[in-house]
Amino acid sequence: MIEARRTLIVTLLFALVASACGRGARAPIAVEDAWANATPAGATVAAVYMQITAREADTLLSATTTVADHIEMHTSSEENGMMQMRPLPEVPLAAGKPFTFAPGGAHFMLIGLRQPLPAGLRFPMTLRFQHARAVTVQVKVIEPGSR
Ligand SMILES: [Cu+2]
Repeated sequence: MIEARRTLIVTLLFALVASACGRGARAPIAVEDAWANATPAGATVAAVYMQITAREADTLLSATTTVADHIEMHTSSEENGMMQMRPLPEVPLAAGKPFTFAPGGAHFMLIGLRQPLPAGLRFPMTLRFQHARAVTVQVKVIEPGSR
């Protein structure tokens, strides 16, 4: 009888551990709708937009891509009728709350483009976080003004 109970307890413990692992296996970071406008000839910079949702509170620290020397995160706002861009050293992500990079607001600035970005191209961008593992997304290049 005691043996049977011990077996039951061990089984329950395994079930708890298994369900905890199952929860951990769900993607901690969800990235949706990563896009950029096609660049004009000779462009050296481009902006990338997307929506990022972290399952647990996290901080987006940096991004890299194969198509540019480096990426800065910027926020833009209108001041005295002029668009001003300021660097965002990092982006806090609240648990379960989407953070949107969009025209006129926060964006990724690709600096030192190594190639033109024609409409239809997809290129990889890797995002690094304080807690979650790095995530690589495919950015879709679209015709400017087509959305
Ligand atoms: Cu910018």
